[in-house]
Amino acid sequence: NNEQTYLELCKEVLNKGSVKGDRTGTGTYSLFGYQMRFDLQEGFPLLTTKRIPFRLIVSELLWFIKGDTNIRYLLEHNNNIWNEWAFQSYIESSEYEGPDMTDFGRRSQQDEEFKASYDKEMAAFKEKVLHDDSFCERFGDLGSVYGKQWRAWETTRGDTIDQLKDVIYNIKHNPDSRRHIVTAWNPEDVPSNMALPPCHMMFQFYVADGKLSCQLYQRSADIFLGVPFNIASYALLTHLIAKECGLEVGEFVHTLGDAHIYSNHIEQIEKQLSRTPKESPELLLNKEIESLFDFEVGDIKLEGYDPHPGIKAPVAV
Ligand code: UFP
Repeated sequence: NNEQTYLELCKEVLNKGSVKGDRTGTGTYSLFGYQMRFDLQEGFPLLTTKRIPFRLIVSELLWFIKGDTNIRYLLEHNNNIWNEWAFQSYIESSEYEGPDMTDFGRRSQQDEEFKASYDKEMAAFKEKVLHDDSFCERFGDLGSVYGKQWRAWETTRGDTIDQLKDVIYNIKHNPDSRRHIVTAWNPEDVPSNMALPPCHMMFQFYVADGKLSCQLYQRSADIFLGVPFNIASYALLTHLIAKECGLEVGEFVHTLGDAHIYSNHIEQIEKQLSRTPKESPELLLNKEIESLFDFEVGDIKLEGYDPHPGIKAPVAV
């Protein structure tokens, strides 16, 4: 079972991880350098030991694939995972006139009254991004995030590189190449232009025996909250590109740099480890769509996803 490799990672970090401080001040158990392999022929690797909201993975990935960096598309799909990053630059701007929102992530976890005020400001912010075009242009855009680097990497010549299109062209025309790489890590944009330097920063494709495999290098991995999303997202990307290139899916190889469990996720992980994995779901793609650039959220479905209940945990901010 594909899920076992993830559960092994959790155990390994719990048993052997070093106690390590981190940017957020939460504290982690951490290992450096770890690799998981998922055989995509054995079903879709969405965890079953807790429910993962697949629809969020789908809309975020399609947003990256479109090269979109504005959260409006995500909001239109009821996906709120990137809101805080856009909100942060809004409250730092001269246009923001509401109550002080400094350090809103941490404060809203600790202070009920502040949280109510934050929720109200965030709701108003979302409304404006959705319905006010000029506001959306100014404050909905996250700048140099994944979509930008994948589809429109800016060169010193003043033009842009569409890494995703190029890699697909090369998989089709020169499958044996050892240069099928897409990178989101742009040193020129880190850290000044970026709120969050890319976590999943570089991936490579590989074709053998009519199958497409993908390996991701993820520099920093929140094992409980982030990694289950990252696995599913890249497994889906591999399926979409394989379909476009007329290949079967092979493996997703997930290589982690700083692989950590936050100290306030331990109980949750232990609960998850006490559960028995169920059968992996199957991915159903709309057969009529060939190019991955044409997929919409309704074209991507799962069959047979019957996970254990979700497990809540605080996000480190
Ligand atoms: N993180 C992930 N996966 C992601 C993502 C973030 O695990 O896709 F965007 C986690 C890793 C880390 C934090 O815990 O978010 C980023 O913090 P830092 O930049 O300090 O590594």
